[in-house]
Amino acid sequence: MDFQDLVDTPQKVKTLAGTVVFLVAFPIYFEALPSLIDDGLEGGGSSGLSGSLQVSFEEVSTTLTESVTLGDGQSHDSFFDLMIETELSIGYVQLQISCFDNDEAGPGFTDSVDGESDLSDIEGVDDQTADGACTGGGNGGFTMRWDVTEGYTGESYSEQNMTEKEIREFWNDGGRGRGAWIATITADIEAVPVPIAGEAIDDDEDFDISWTAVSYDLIIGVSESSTQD
Ligand SMILES: [Ca+2]
Ligand SMILES: [Ca+2]
Repeated sequence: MDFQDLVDTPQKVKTLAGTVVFLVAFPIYFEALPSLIDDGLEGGGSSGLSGSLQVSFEEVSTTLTESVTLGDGQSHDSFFDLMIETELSIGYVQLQISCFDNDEAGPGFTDSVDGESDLSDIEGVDDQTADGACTGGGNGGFTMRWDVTEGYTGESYSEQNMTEKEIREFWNDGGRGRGAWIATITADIEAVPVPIAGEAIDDDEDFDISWTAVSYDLIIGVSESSTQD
């Protein structure tokens, strides 16, 4: 087939012309594409917003709760498998153990609980130990907290000196905190040594276990006050 065969009807001429346009235009389009994307990203400058910026945190909570009844010296392992979307950062993880020993009529002989974490699966956080008495008033037990993003509070603030890019680099969990958070609690039951006739002897305690992970999406906007300048 020579060139004459390709152009011997008007239809073939159109097809050939279309093919040539396509072959020429296609590489030009793809050569231009990266610079078109770069231009789009650089619309607000390569560092994003700057000036007086308002920084806030849109929070998402992930929780796990369970309850367990333990006798004296008995232990329970609690597992919190934390999977968070990669777009979000983890602010902090908290473990709260609640208990209220009301098994004795009078004061004293209050049960207590010990806890220790096993975070060998989690990078960048240290294990903790804690203990607490099962006193009344809703304060019985203990709380452990780990800041996965250093210094995380979740409070909004305005920033004058950092660009949007710098702020996003500052508030970041660095991919840490995903995996199995494990803690073991052990009960210490205190019973009245000489039980009062007709009253049951205290031999256990109920524990409420509550894991909470607070993750966030960073919201950065231009401060309203800066538009008045
Ligand atoms: Ca007790
Ligand atoms: Ca008890």
